[in-house]
Amino acid sequence: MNTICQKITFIFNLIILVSLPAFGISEPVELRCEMIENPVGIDVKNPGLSWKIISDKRSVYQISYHILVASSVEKLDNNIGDLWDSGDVKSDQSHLVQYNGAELKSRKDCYWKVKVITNKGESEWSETAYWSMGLLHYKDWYARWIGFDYAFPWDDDSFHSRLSARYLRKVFKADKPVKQAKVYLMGLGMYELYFNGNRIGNQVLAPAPTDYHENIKYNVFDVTSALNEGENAVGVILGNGRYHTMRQHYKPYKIKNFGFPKLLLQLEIEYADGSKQIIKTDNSWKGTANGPLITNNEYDGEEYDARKEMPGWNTVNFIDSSWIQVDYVDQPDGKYEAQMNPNMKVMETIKPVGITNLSGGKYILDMGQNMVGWLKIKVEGNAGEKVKLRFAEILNDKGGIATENLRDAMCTDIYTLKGNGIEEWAPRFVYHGFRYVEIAGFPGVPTVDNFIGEVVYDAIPQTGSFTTSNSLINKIYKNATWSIKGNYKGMPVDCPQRNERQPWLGDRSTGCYGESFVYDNSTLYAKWVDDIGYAQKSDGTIPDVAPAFWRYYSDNMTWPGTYLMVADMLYRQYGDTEPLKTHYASMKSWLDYMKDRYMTEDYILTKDSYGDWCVPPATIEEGRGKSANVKHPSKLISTAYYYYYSGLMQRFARIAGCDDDVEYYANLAEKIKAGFNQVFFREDQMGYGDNTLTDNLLALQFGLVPENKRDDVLNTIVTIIQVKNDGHLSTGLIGTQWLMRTLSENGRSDLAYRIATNKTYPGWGYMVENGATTIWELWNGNTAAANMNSYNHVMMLGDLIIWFYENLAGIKSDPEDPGFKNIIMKPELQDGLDHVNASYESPYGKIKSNWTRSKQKFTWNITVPANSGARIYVPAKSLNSIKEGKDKITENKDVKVVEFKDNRVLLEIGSGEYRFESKL
Ligand code: RAM
Repeated sequence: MNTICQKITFIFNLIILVSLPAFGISEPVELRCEMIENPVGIDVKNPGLSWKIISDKRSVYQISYHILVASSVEKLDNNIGDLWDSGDVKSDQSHLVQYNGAELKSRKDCYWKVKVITNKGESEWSETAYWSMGLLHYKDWYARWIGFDYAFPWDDDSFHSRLSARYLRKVFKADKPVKQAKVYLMGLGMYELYFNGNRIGNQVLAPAPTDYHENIKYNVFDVTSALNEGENAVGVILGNGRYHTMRQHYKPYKIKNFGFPKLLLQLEIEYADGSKQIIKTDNSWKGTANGPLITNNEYDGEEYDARKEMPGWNTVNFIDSSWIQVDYVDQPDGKYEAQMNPNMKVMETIKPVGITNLSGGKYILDMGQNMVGWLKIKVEGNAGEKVKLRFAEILNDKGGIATENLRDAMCTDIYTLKGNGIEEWAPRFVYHGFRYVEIAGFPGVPTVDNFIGEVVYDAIPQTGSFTTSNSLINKIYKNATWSIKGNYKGMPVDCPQRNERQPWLGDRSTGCYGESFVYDNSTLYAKWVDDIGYAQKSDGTIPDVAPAFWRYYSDNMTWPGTYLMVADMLYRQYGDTEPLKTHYASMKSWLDYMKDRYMTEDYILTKDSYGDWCVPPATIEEGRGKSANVKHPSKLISTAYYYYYSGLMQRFARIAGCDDDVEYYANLAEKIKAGFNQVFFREDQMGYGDNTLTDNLLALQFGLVPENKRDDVLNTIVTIIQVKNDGHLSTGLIGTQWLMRTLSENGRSDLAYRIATNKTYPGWGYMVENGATTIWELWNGNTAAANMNSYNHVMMLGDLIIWFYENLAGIKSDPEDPGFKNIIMKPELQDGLDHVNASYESPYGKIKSNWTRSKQKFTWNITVPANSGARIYVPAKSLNSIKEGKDKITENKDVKVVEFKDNRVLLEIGSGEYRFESKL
């Protein structure tokens, strides 16, 4: 960072003397507000504004920026920033610059643009970007909650809750030309919104789920073009989601239920003549629960009877005489908040790869991929014929679907035909995790062309790409991406198929960091940090599942501690300090809570719940038929994590401006370290605790091992892997989070590579060898008992994806200069790996690392985005053996040689494209 700053100051001085022509620097692009493109209806009063600079030049740094925010496009076009004119601000910050203008009130439209001066020239103004404010105060809502707070006679609201969807409508007049219309709504558990028969937005399963006792997300849409001058109809379908939860009258002490679906909607119209009108939910709306959507239950599936369709129900002329007046219903307890993470969408579609005929008129459809979403069907037949679709991840010995691992989740959709021509259908308010579908009752002979898999997950951009010369690694990576995206459901869930689908914290503590290379998960995880904060009790305890749809307050360090680790990830990967600042006090109160209750005088944290969850049974046979659902609580794990978090808290405290705490946590950490070594170190085995791989990994990685013993402990780790495990891992959810990086950081990336490329049990390659297209919950997923055996879980990814990007590709954010402002590029070459090609779309732009090696030669193409810089480590046998382009490295003006050490040359480079060649 220092060098960058020095460079900037130097160049800045130059620029004052010479005004630079504007060439080679694009106008700022990809403008984002709170990391979202043109968000409608936000509730952050001083949002963070970001942009990217594109240039074909090297070493481009921003010297200053100028932001204009205006209340109208016209003003902005005339360069009037009536809301904020930042003036020229000398700063290299181009990511999350905080809005600092006039106070932004509810409903405000904000148009903005930015231009920058760089060391290589000045840009033009960017294109206009936009954000608008939502309803910031409770008093802004004039609407009232409506719905039906009861089950209808055709509903069966027992354990397997079957509740029909509610259809709500209202006709209203907008009899003057409309200037702007925006709709603000909370449709719980899920909604679909229509104006005049047209669906608004392509979001599905919206809004993002929360603990509705704590907070509720509202969505906002600009519907100006959806309104007609004259009569209009607004229609909403409400599904159950997590609001009317999947299991009713069942373990109420554990499973939260919120009530019956309900709606709060406010349409605000501004006419061209300046007058305003508000259409709101009230008891003038009509509704029915007797529509075609008979039941929708996330675990059990959706049933739709097309014979009961009500054509035109969401248009003006529909005769709604059989509909009933809606009721005013109790408002949910939760606080209203704008949803700042994208809703889910149908993000991809896949064609089935095969269909086989079973006996009894049943067929098995194979999607070729374990996917999350639903099946869209195309069918032609007689009215009343029923197509029954049962979803599963695996097949049984007879070629039928195996559903034991779904437990009591029925995962069944039923479509009843209306019988006039080709009918197309997909469910609305449920999703399934499946590769296979059993089809029964299909009229005629179905072919693959009758079906399409619609893949549903949060509409967040894919940011990473990663391929290597090793096809097994490529397949593992691909499988990982399917599991990651499939389990993004407005919150990260553990699995998409069985009767669980809960946002378990422990599964993501390190996972979120690896996932961030593949998808821009910044807004999703910022929301999740809030979810976790809301789930905290006043005494400080944090649950294992948040939003706490299941009440699990079991008190341990590893699951709840995800609170800190996600905030840390958002800081490291996105340079976002808000989550850790906002939640700092709550994190501290949780740590205090755990310490006060469970820390002994010698600083051992005695309480744990899950231990190293799901360690692999010693052999694949040993785990055959056995349930993995066994806990092995470990004081070593909790104590090690308390120490680790004390380190994080020192950094957080500094950033949050709580300087006194820095020393407090440093002192506490010292004491824990002493206690930890006293109690857990065993000289006779040169290792810790039970001398498991995980016990020693945590000690070494967290810095708990005294300097003079580090080599010995590393040696113990290596011996466990090489001798005891024959080159395999033996870690569960906890140890796997640190495995690959610990080996790499301690000079044994060769061993990490071996583990990553094993095809035998246990390992990711073993899953692939056994037909996996996703990541399994269990290392022995093909032999374990079905009761806890998901084929689409991310927890065993550990730190593998981080290792792929940071250690194999060599793309890492410098923790000292986060959000990829400074990039550390240090690929680790492996025998047998000839090629790695990766890219990552960082907050500054695309980073690329593409290397090829032969026995003697290393070639590396790099891209560093403008306004960032990199420290790169080029493998080489000598300084003189490296060239960049045509130049010897020592004579190249664009690179700065820092040192040559351990067969690598460390260089500092600015942005741009580079091609290095070296002799090995
Ligand atoms: C399982 C979940 C989850 C895990 C917990 C402890 O049932 O699937 O992955 O975190 O248990």
